[in-house]
Amino acid sequence: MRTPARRTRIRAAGAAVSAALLLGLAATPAAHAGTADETGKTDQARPTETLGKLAKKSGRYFGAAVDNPELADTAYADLLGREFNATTPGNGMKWYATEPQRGVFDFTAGDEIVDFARANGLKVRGHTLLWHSQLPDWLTSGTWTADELRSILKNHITNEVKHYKGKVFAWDVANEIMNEDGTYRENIFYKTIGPGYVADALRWAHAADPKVKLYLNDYNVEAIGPKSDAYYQLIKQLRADRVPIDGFGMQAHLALQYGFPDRMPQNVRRFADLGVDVAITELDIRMILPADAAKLAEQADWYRQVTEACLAVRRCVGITVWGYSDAHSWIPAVFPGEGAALPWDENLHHKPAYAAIRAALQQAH
Ligand code: 9MR
Repeated sequence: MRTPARRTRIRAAGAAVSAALLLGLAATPAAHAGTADETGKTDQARPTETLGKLAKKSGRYFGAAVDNPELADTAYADLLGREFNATTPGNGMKWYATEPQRGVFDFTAGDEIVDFARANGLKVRGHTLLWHSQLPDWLTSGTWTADELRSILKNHITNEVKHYKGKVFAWDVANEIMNEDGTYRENIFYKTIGPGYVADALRWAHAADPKVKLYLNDYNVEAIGPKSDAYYQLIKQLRADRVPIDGFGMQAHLALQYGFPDRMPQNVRRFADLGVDVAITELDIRMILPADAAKLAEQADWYRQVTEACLAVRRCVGITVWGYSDAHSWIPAVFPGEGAALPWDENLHHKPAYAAIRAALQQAH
């Protein structure tokens, strides 16, 4: 499924130190905890507070997504289990994995991640019940009436949500359902059932687990613009119609070359003001390779800004990075020539972004 990524090595130690100095981070106590790269060693053995513990102090989580094969990378899995207090399966709970044949459910992959999370004290975000991508062939190749597809969707949601009842605290019920211009994406559900499928999906998920938090989730919604406006209006309407909707997930797959999302702090706040939670669900900040000290410093500053945008709003409940090390990132395979998107480098050494996140979390309380 994942093509071998073309990876450009980053001279992490030198770059990390100079970028941290550029940012003035080395002068703060937070930076001391995160500058072990100076010695070429990680500071993971030191009794320092993890991102998860720091986030928890302000009642939030700091998580990292994980794909099942990555659990076999023991150094990676160990650090995931120690540093974070939440995780999201990168692929294991998607429709192709969980209902590979119609009505035949397989929760092996998702269960593996839930078991890992429980063993390490991490909460789990469920991702995702409904998406236009990574659907099983039987579903995409079939011809369905609206009633048939409604019944397929209801069955899928009901089975999966019941299976993970009490094991995930939130679900991305519907993922990436809007176009950039704020119109509905013409996925199989929209085309066959019409826009009402979103409210139906939320109601079915709620019926299967009345306690789990139900989210809509998308990318390019961190800025105020047509796409986030569409979600703002939809969530407002869903709430007016008493449809169970608890949260809005901003994926935050950002890229330095496109600029920081316009008015992100105000955008986070306006969704919270609608009466729903907000979460940063898939954060990564890619750059055009090769990475250098200036780009890593800018990336660190963006990680700080995103963290602060969440911390500034009581209802922004947590941040999840989409993987935590450049060793396991979806970016290079999908955006050739881009990468270095995460706070740890390929050798599990901290990048300047790590110290920037720590500093932001420490200032929150
Ligand atoms: O991280 C996931 C990667 O392993 C898959 O190959 C990819 C398939 O599209 O999906 C990735 O995760 C996506 C997430 O489910 C939804 N938002 C975008 C993420 C990156 O593509």
